[in-house]
Amino acid sequence: MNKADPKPKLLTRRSVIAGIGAGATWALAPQPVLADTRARFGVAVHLEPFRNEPVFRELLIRHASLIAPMNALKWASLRHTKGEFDFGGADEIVNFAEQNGKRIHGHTLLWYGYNPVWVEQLSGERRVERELINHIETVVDRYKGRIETWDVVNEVVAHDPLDKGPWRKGIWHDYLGPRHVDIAFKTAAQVDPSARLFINDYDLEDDSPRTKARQEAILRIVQRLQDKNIPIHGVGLQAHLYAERRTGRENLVRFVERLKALGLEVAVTELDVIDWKLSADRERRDRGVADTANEFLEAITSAGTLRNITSWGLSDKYSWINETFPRKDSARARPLPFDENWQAKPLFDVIRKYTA
Ligand code: 9MR
Repeated sequence: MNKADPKPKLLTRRSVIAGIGAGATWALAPQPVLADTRARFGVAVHLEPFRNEPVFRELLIRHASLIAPMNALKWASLRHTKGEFDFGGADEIVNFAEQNGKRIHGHTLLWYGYNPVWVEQLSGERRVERELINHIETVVDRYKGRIETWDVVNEVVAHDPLDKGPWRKGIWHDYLGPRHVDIAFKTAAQVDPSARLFINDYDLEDDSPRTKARQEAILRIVQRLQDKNIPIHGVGLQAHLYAERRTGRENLVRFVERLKALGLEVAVTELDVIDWKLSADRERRDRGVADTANEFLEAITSAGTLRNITSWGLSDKYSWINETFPRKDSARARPLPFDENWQAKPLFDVIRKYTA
């Protein structure tokens, strides 16, 4: 894998930030940076369009340098029954990525959501722990040395830590407590010591008290793992951005700097923009979506290098936003870099400014 790495070419910080309105300090003092220190453009791949839309595969080949199976590595996709692993869908995407020289991001080894019924019915601390370890060992081992980065745990922080405490409730937390995170990272690291292990979560971008509490919860989990000498290499910011919310620039920069100070990498893992409150006019809406992403990406890259910027799908024809955040005028949501006819939108230009 990784055959498609772009040749490192010399860029200046001035050219990297050209046109993105970043801080004047950088613009005044250009320093050489290597192109491969810029983020890679990743795309989360949903099996249905992947199988049925040749144009999707062509665009992936042309533009993506990283591919993340959107659902195919989740428990409900792999574990229809307790005794089996069905790697069919995941293999389709992983093989395609390898054949086309793309890096691969694994999503996800532990989540409170999208578990098969038999998992939700498990009981007993020992049994739950055994199932979790068995799952992670088997999945990480199958893709050992091939999946470069893993969302080891997804959304383990409570939606509102100010209200419910820092931890997300769910089968893993209910039986194992905070230890569920330790077990997941430890197991993944043991099976594939070369994999880069991430914690992934949403609503980390603005500066509301709830978001700040979520950021603190992430930092505490990172420190907890580091105190126990359990490897963790990065934090994934999902970045399901709301066009009507502003990025909390200063707060976001400080959060990223604190993560970097702990030795962690940062990636954007599920980028899309929720446009339900934007005007009906398509051009203005697309501009608003692009501006929202630009504001966020400018802030986060000003705090240091991003490993990946992964878009949660490619075309507006296929996006969870359409159902989950429906517009009052019933128009289709336009959250992604390509429109429903697979034509690039302003959001794609924004992503390209920040990716190699
Ligand atoms: O976009 C995903 C959708 O197709 C699935 O039905 C759903 C349940 O598995 O998950 C969606 O992706 C979620 C991701 O895995 C975690 N962060 C939030 C995403 C949107 O719900």
